[in-house]
Amino acid sequence: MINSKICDLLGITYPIFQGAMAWISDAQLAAAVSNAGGLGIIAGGSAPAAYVREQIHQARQLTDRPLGVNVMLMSPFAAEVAEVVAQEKVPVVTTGAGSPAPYMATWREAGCAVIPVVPSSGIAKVVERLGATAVVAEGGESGGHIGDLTTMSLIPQVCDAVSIPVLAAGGIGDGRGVAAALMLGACGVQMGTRFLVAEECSIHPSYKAKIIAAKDIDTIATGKRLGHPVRSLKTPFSKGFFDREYDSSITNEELEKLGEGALRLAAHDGDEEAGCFMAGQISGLVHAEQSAEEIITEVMGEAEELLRKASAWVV
Ligand code: TUI
Repeated sequence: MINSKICDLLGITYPIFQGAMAWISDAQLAAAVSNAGGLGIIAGGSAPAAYVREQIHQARQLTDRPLGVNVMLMSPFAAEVAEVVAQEKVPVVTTGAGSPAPYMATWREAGCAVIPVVPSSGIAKVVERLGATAVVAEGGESGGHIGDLTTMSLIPQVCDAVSIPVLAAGGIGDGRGVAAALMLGACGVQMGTRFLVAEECSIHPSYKAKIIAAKDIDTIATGKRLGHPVRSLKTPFSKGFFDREYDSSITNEELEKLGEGALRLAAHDGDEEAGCFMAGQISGLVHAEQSAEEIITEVMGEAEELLRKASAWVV
């Protein structure tokens, strides 16, 4: 058993969060992860507040363990979703893609633990001052909206910058990644890509097949020149998007339009041509569909064994 302060703080068994993935992390996946002893997180994504409320109610039918909701701050519905999360007194709120400042007081008053996902030590310090309970520091190896830094350089710098607990995300898909993250100073991890192939994850089978077939070099970060950096699998869509982005005649608005709806087409329809299959660089480590419980017990078993043997390095 790994002894981590984040487990005591949140009442979870294992220091593993399931990353919120828009259009993907629903009540079924989140409840399965929480039932397996990790922290399951429902993704608000760009969904309306009523959908998020319904997902919270569904998840509560499926588990009585702690649960999280992610508020994607670029969503047009972010303010309404933030309100629902407070009304429902969700135990853990994570945030992504922006500053949680406008909602911090409401969430803290409602008794929610607030754990923003941050891409740098500067933003980690800001959210600590605002009253965050912990932070997830996410490196650019991860799928979806990404920052510039790698997990290897980001985690120790965030750990030095703040005194709240730090969880590591980006590039972690097995027990080696968990053990390494703990060595960098993190007290836990958040994994997204590995949970894409969970049996309880209801994405289109061709999305799962693409993740399982992917190699280390099969993701691409688009939106670095214009728009928002997003990592996804190399597909006709992402390669086309990349080419358009470097076409100097395109405007930000035109590029945004190109991306709209592409994630839904991947997750829901498995559309090989027009879908945006967000995925992290560890896709090449993911070899099989497993239950959320199998994923968590396997990853934690590997991490424990590695950490137990780690003292052999020192003579
Ligand atoms: O948010 C994520 N990952 C996401 S969000 C998302 S939905 C989306 N779809 C299309 C385009 C863009 C987004 C898919 N994946 N990860 C956490 C994350 N947060 N990455 C970067 C940030 C971040 C960026 C700026 C956090 C805070 C921040 O603050 C800036 C400020 O306001 O000071």
